[in-house]
Amino acid sequence: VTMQKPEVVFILGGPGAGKGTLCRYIVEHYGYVHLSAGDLLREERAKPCSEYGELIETHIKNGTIVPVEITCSLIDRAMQTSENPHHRFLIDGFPRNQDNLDGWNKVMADKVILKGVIFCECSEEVCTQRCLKRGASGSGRSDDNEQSLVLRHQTYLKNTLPIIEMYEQQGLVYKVNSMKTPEEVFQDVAEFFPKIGW
Ligand code: UP5
Ligand code: MG
Repeated sequence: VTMQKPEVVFILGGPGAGKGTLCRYIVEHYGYVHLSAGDLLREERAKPCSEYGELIETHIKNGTIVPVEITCSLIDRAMQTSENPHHRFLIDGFPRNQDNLDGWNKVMADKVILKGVIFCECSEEVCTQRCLKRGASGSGRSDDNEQSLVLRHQTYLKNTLPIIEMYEQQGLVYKVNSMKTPEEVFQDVAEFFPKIGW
């Protein structure tokens, strides 16, 4: 029996651009499963038995990027244990650098169909304010503070933007202005889905 390959859409954008929020809207309306790489890493970090807990926390606080072997295996496992293993996945916050991309291409790219990359465009100012507000209202995220946010944004500009640009050259990027309300952002993104598929 040949199983249809799962379809994947990457959701990228700066720290606090609204990737997770947008994904929740998409999941509400279309048959996608949302996998946040950051959430998977935070779950792994929280396991008392994880050998990577400390390493993950150091990277998250410093806004640097966890080695792809760890992140990719968490994504792979989440896809396989999903109730919808052959279906459609929004992979949020990955791939963030060349190491992520190389690791993905090596072990995952052939197992899925990459349908597109949704790019949430948002100024550093707005991104930072959103995360600080979230931190102040008790997110518990160790990276929702001014120091970490400067580093997160640096990493985004230096490492993640070039990955987005590479996908853009492949004609895979769907860009949305994520400085509008969440509803408006979703309405704009909904226009992409006839092309991306659902
Ligand atoms: N908000 C959202 N949309 C809004 C809107 N349209 N208008 C007004 N407010 C809006 O939103 C952030 C906040 O803004 C929320 O309070 C929300 O209500 C509000 P959210 O939807 O959470 O935005 P998102 O882009 O998902 O922000 P997040 O903080 O999750 O982005 P990051 O990319 O920084 O975080 P992530 O969890 O992906 O990664 C964290 C760290 O993990 C990384 O820095 C890195 O160290 C590590 N990591 C890896 O090493 N590898 C990976 O592959 C992934 C992560
Ligand atoms: Mg997020």
